Amino acid sequence: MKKQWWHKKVAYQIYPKSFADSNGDGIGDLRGIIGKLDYLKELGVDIVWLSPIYASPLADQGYDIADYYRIDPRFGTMDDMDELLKEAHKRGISILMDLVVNHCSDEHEWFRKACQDPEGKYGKYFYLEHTSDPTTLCNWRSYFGGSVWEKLPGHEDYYYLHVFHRKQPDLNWENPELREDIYKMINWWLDKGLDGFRLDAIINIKKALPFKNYPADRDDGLAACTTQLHDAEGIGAFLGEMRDRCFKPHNAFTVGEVFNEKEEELPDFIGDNGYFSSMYDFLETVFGQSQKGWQDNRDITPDDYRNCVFATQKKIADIGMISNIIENHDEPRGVSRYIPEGDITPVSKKMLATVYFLLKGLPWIYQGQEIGMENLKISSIDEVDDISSIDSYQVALKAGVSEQDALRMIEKYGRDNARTPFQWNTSDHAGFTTGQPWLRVNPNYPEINFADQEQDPESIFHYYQKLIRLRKSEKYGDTLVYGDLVPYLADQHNVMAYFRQTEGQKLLVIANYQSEPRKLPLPGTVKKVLLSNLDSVKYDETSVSLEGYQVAVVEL
Ligand code: TEU
Ligand code: CA
Repeated sequence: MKKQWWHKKVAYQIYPKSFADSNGDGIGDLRGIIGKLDYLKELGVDIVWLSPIYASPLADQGYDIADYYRIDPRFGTMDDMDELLKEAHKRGISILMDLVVNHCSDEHEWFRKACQDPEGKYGKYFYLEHTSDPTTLCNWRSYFGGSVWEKLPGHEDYYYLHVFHRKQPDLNWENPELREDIYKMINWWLDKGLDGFRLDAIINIKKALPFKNYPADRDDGLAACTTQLHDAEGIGAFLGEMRDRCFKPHNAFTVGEVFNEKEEELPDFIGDNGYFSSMYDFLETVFGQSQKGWQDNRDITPDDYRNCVFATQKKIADIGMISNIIENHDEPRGVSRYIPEGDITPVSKKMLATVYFLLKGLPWIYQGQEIGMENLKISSIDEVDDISSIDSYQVALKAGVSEQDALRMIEKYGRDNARTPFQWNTSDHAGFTTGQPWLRVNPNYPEINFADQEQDPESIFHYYQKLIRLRKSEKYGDTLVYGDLVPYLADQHNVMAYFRQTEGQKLLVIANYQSEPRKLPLPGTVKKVLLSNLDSVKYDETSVSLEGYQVAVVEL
């Protein structure tokens, strides 16, 4: 693996709508982010990804873009964006935007023109099918439920494809003219000084063509959109072209949101001349998911979590630098997902932070994770904003799940969990806004908020700072960034342990992933304890005694 400027960095995801509101309209905005740059600096963050802030009807919270060249007025102005870039760069922070190019909004000019003239230039920017009989269309199910086909507005005999929401028509990447327009737009942003992109849902830009039916996987007669992806060959031509035309000439940093990749393609994706700088590991994220719907999902245990993480580490080895997360804006809070119910405490949260953060790869923190924000309780479906949760709720009810159980299911898997406003302090609405927040604040903010944690040297926030400092330290940085990862005691129930090692240095991260204390063997003499989530680590020549959810990072 060739060394890159970003390997030793720490990355952070901002969901702008819920981060900080500067003008009291209840919606987070760019000026809010500018006001928190010193906060990010204090935490130790170097790279920031902003979820979409482009002009958008916000049908899918900005993942439906109406104009790639404009900032949505709810988030601010282009001047604010320029100022954000300038102020971030002053502090040594790189800014990434979300590149959402599998689809745009049905309110984008291209789509409007396609509606006016389906056989004209812009009709070819989309996947349109000319038929008055919808039963001839293929049976793919969109990610947000229902058929991927929708009648083209103003026409009785045209349908357009949308693998996500019907307000997100898919762009036709097979069309070179569309690709040119996309590259022009990407280069426009990079020329402006943007440092790179996170590539949204990028695996979907290649479809299995010609369209055909797949065996139905639910009684709606449809087949999940992911099924056809197995037959979609040749995405590399698009991704390689985009790299060569846009990212490479600008030396831009890119991270792919890649699900369903084919294992043999990994070197093409994130190898030395990969399409992207990095991509996320989602093996543990998708663990337990069922084609049938959320009601049929299986919980993830500590052993499952460890096994997923180690499987990815083994698969990636030295091919490139994977990106490690425990949560993002599409997922429940990591502490609520990966720590067994009833055991979620500051100690276990720090344990989880340690075991994922010190893996080989680029560590990412999702806003609020650094103060241990948790999932949200809901009492009625009316409180839910997320379109994916609302669809999953309907699917569950149809499958015979009770309303109560369906709500519990959304509490577990819903995207709102991660989208509640950042909990800055104990004042009204957790200090996120002086107005009415667009999505309600998690009522636990009097207990979980940044202001309190800033005062408390033992807080989760300060623990994240320690992790960041350790990964960036002169003495251990090279090992933590480039050292091999070798699993340890991987067959032991509720243990997550691994070595990070280079020639001449051997570190051990060892966690007791359960509430009962236990004694575990040590493979060598401890030279130094580098970090733990409890005051002291008890060990002797041959073993270490760990309290419930205790983790220790030691040099051997
Ligand atoms: O998500 C892509 C994705 O693959 C989805 O399956 C996602 O996991 C699902 O929505 C969870 O319920 C990206 C964005 O991260 C997401 O916020 C967008 O809704 C989606 O693309 C469409 O742009
Ligand atoms: Ca605002």
